Amino acid sequence: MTCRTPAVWALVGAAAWIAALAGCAADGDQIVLRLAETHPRDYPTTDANYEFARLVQERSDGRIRIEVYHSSQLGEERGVIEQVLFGAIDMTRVSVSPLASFVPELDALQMPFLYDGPDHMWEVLRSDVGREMLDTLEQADFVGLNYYDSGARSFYNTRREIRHPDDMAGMQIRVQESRLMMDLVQALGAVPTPMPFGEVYSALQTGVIDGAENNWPSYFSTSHYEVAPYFSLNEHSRVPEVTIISRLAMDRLSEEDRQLIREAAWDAMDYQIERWNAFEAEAEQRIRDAGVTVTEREDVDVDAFRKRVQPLYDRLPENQRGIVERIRAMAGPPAEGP
Ligand code: GTR
Repeated sequence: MTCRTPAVWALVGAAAWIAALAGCAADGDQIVLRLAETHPRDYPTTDANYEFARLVQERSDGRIRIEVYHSSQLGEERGVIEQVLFGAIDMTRVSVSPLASFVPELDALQMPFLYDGPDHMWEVLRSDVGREMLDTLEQADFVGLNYYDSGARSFYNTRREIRHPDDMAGMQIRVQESRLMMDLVQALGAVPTPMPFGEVYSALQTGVIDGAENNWPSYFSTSHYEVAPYFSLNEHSRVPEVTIISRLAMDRLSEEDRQLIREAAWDAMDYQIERWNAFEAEAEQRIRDAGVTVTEREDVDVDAFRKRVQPLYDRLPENQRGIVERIRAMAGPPAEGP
């Protein structure tokens, strides 16, 4: 929250308001912005949040401070997005999946089997398409600042190897709070169960769900591999991550400070990608060393997966279809995707 955030003071009460005013006066004109992160301190996106904060602090000569609250200290992803909407939290780093519930156009960035690989995805995110998609966030009173890498998501479960969609028929699979992810799991013949990230470990352990889907780093850092030791490299989607700031917080800043924040966030992307690549390799190694049953990419019938999810493309609204076509046009030959 900044030193001048009336909506927040209404929530936290008069005593906090008086204390905070005193703090503002003592800090001169210092601006403090709170950033929520679901991952733990040692995760690559958390590192990138701190790098973003460092750049902002350095470039504003200490006038703007971003406080990072990692490990879901401020709540689970969807709830945090709502709080950013109301200005109770200034910023967050989230996956596009839950954010698309607020801005449906974003689904175009997370369609299954959309990108050829990370290079294609990054070409898209850094292009006009990526910038335009950040701009769409303004419809929902968010300001999109940057993208981070989140690798490829694959299914994992407590029961058996998944080589073909039929292997997951009827399984209860946890998904993020996202319509598209629910439709994807349903199209594959399993039963989607939306659930906050922090509840997945115990749901796997107690058998409330049979599986979930994520990238190597999240599968590792949550220790889900301990309770769901079958990981299938089907790589159904690459879901970018985004840093958003509340429109309310942004409006309170000078144009110069807005620009400073936008540039620092964009500049933190390379750092995140580097940290991501290193951590992804380490997480994969640690998981393999732990004895998890990994179904290798060549043992997965990827075509069968692609065919099953084709209806998701067929029912895309016109505007999203246009974006998907632009994304596909940036893929190197031979074109992949359904
Ligand atoms: C992770 C992502 C988180 C969260 C999580 C989930 O890959 O970084 O922001 O969305 O997946 O599955 O809930």
